[in-house]
Amino acid sequence: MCRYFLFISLLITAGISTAWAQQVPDSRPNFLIIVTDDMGYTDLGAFGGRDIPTPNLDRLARDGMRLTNFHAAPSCAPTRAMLFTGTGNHEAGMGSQLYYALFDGQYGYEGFLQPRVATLPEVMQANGYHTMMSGKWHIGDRDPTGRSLPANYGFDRDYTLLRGSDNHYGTTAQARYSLDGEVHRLTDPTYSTIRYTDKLLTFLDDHARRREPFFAVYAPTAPHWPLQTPPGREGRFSGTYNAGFDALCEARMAGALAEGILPANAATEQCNKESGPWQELASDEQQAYARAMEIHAAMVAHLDEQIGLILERLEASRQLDNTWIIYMNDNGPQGGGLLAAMVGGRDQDPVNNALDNLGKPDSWANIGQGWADAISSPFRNTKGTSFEGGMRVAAFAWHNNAVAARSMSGQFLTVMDIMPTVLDLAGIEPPDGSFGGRDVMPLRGRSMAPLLTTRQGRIHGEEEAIALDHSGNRMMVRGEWKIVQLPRQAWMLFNMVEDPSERNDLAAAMPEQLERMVSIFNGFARERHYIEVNAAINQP
Ligand SMILES: [Ca+2]
Repeated sequence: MCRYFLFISLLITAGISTAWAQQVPDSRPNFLIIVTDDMGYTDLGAFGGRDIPTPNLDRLARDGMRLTNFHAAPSCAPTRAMLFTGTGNHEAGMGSQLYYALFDGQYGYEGFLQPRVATLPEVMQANGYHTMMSGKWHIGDRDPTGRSLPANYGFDRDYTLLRGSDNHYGTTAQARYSLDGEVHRLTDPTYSTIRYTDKLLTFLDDHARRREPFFAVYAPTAPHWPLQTPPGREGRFSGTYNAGFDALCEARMAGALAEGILPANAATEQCNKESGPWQELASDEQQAYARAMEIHAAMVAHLDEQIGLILERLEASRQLDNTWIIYMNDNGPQGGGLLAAMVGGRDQDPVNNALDNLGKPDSWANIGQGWADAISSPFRNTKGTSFEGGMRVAAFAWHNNAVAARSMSGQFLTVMDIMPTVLDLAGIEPPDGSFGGRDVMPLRGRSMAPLLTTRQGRIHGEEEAIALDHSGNRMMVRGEWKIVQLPRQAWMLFNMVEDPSERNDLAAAMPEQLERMVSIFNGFARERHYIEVNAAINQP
């Protein structure tokens, strides 16, 4: 596995001649992992969007390898748990980010990262990397000891939002952040993406005086609700979405087809629809919806501009050419209501969701189901579900000369693959049964390095089953087959080669294939102590 930079790695890990090693720059690559929050599959230009300028991410995506069949978990916290541990969300302790009263304290549902897994930052740190993170953590807020801060999982520097969301202007009194290992109450009303960028730039500037390579995570919360306009971007997309979400859906799918990122047999003749038609909305509802999408677009465009600042800084410090950049979004876009009660007023802050106030710091809106459908098409459904629209996310890997440039892969890949990939590219052996003096579980992910560097190699085999559960939203992929279950519903069966949009449930037509898949899933679920929640959850 240690194909890269073995010599330097040996010097550092064996502690041989550390004085010499400190004087010689460590030539191993840097890593920048970018994780965005609740974006649509087609929001980026490189994934088909033509309505939001995203030139920085587009350039990296098009010059690197676009991973068009990459899967996160159905929602934020399990995805982050899998990203940072290279294994399943239950193994990591994040079996659910919902229904805590039902799950709390049970194995797999502890609500914060468990010592039975090793984390990517702690392995990188132990192998001589300088580690830093700025953005959303969301995998420690349930720890009663309050010790589940990024600094205790291997980050040398951190500035993070500890829970899943906050007012982007930081005005929610209850929100807790971490700053370099300490809980931090925010007093700075600067817009979230700018705060996260500024802190990462500070960490990078401080690192520039060091000789070891860096491992950095940038995980801004835009465009997760509440939809709030970045400063100076008011009116930026005014009128762009007046034709409605059905028209946007058609435009996005046409763009995605033109980019060549969609699988054969994707259902592009009609949109993924959970919402009603645009034309049936009243005029004032249409205005509110259009306004919400204008804000979403402004948040995404601003996010891309901020990423441009990070790239500029890496270029100025001459580190960009030796940096791997891996981008992924964390789950599908959020459907549901536009001005839903679940988001408005969750912290008893005063909320003004009048049309002319939407996007301001005291408004609290979501894009709603219609836009979420439009920007996840041609994949089925949206965030929270184990359909493709909830889990299949835009992703790419970039390196100035090591990656197979201007390439794409439609292989099934998962967020669990990122940890073994980074370790492989850094020449670090993955933990094998123990790490840091404790027993740890094996990684379930596999290194994508051969694919990224040579375009060769199948990462997950035909017989390999990749299963996941989050709060009763379950799925398993094996070869061309996928089974899907939503809470309190029957299993569905799809052939992902013939029907990647999951339109044709084959459960009734192919009972033996379904039974075979469910049997494998059930064995997997027993081993990992998945809790059967379908009958227990009383909520829709
Ligand atoms: Ca998310």
